[in-house]
Amino acid sequence: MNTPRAIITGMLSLLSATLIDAYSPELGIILPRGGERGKDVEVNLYGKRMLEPQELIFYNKGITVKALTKVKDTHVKALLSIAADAPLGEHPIRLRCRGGMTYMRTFWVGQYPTVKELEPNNDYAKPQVVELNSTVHGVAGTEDADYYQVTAKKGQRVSAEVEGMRLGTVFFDPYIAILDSRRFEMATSDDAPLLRQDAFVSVVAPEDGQYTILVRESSYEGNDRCRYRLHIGGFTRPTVVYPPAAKPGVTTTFRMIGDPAGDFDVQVTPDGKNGSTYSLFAQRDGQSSPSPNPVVLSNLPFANEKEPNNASKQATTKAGLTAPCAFNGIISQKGDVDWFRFSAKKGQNLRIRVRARSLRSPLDSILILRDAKGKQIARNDDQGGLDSIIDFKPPVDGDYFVNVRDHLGKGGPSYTYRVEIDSRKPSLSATLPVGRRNDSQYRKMICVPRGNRYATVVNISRQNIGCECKLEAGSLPKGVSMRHSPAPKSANNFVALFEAASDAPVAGGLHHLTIRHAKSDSAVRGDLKEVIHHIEINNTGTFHSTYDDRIAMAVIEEAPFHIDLHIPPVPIVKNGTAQLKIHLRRKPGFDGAVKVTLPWKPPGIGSPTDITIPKGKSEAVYKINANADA
Ligand SMILES: [Ca+2]
Ligand SMILES: [Ca+2]
Ligand SMILES: [Ca+2]
Ligand SMILES: [Ca+2]
Repeated sequence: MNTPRAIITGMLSLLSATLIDAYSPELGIILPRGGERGKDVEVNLYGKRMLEPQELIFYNKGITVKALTKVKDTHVKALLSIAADAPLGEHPIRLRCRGGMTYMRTFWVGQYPTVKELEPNNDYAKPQVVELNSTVHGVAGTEDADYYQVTAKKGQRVSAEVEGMRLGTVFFDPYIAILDSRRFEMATSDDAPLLRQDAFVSVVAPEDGQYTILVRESSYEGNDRCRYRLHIGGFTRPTVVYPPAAKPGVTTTFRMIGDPAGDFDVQVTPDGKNGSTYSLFAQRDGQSSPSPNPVVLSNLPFANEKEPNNASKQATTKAGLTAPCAFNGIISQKGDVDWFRFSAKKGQNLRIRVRARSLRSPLDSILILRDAKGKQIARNDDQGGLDSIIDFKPPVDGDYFVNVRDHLGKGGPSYTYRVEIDSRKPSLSATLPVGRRNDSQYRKMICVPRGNRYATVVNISRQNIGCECKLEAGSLPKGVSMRHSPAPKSANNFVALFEAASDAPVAGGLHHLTIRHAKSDSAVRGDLKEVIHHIEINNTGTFHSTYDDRIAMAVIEEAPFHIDLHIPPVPIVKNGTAQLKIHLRRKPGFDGAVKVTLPWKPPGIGSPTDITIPKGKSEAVYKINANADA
């Protein structure tokens, strides 16, 4: 039950947070930004307060640590061993010290030997010469242009892909181009649906000779923090994959579309959970694309489009295809319209959703739903970002049509999409709240001091269900327990309290937590998800994000103090105030000032942002007030 007393206890258990922040280690950047598969690499971790580093916590498989050495509090060295089969691309990492854990930073794995940029390389005529099949670590400075030259044989693929924005350090929009020996631009790329602000180019060499790759900031407005990794090699770089979906565990033939040497088919058995996204790395001639193409894993029965399907009579369907079901298609040329037919039952609660841009297709979809006679029932453009969504309860049993086209009438071989006609099922998910503007990582990990506690607010998202909710931990660090009052049906958040025994080992890791229907016989549950936006710009948006359904948790060294709260003898009343007495028990030798804040308050409760317990003092009063609606 959320009695006022319990709520106040919950509020006050959040108090210790800001003080611990002052002791938390910070990791700014890992340099170099990446390494080569199958090789060892020494990296430098630069940050603050990195006292007694214990381990690197990796979110992906494939990298092990051979040595971790503190140079000074602001500099730790790590010798990393990258397995030959380590996944290419981003590897999120946190550094855990005895006193805390850092924010998530990333390290990137590639398939080629790495080469350092050597300035000056600003002249097309005086480029830095590199081997084909190498990864350059460079910087796009102010008004900088970086030219790299490779030698290729006639018929050989020459591709370049840059990791710039994706390195997640600073807003950096790279532009790349590939030029021939007469300085003719064979291909250029700024933004692309597949890589957003990052870019790639791929050509087939028309003759033996030199090819030059240019990298720069798209507006020449780089700076010394605009680092990039530029992969230059013979890799294939498909822009999209078709079909953009498969059933988990079912061997599927995919067409890789957009390679300059021509499309090709691959057979893959994608594994993963229903509803998740599989990363399909295109392989060709013994090389891999540096980054994957996304494939939806879905158990829905489906049909792939059969052209022509530009009118109701030609609509693609399959015998017995009844909602819930799905279709895959391509708006293959300008003006293409695709018709699909499915049957549905009266009263089904359906969501019809196009997935195109969210799967990195260039298509900006328009979705139209029609009845059996072809009469329009509903139309949507951008309900799901640039994708389309229509919620639909069929008025009668029977056949229905959906149409898909591009909103500007564009089209082409890479305009792939999927339409899902799925039941709107009850579902739950949870997140840790954003506690600070433009800082998605603030309080997104759970560090519990030995013999102390840590509280966090948990936000609940309920879809098609109203229910009391509970949080369950699949695992917790040794010696840590979790408790909370079930969140009532009317509450969209609650406070969960984590406590570490005084002898809990100082350790950490990634833990999966589940939000579930409080009734033990209900199967409705979902993940507590973490979203990290690496770059957040005021009024502009977020750039490059990492998603995970595990929460970083750790037991850390004892805090130098403990906070006790004297619970007021009477509950706070509407329009009333209460004085919360706070007592600080200091460890011997600690007499510093302590700032106390309330990062979360129940609705209708107000208070000062923070109060300070001065140096050497141990008592303070936190005044809170309740408004008439509390
Ligand atoms: Ca440069
Ligand atoms: Ca340069
Ligand atoms: Ca089509
Ligand atoms: Ca068509």
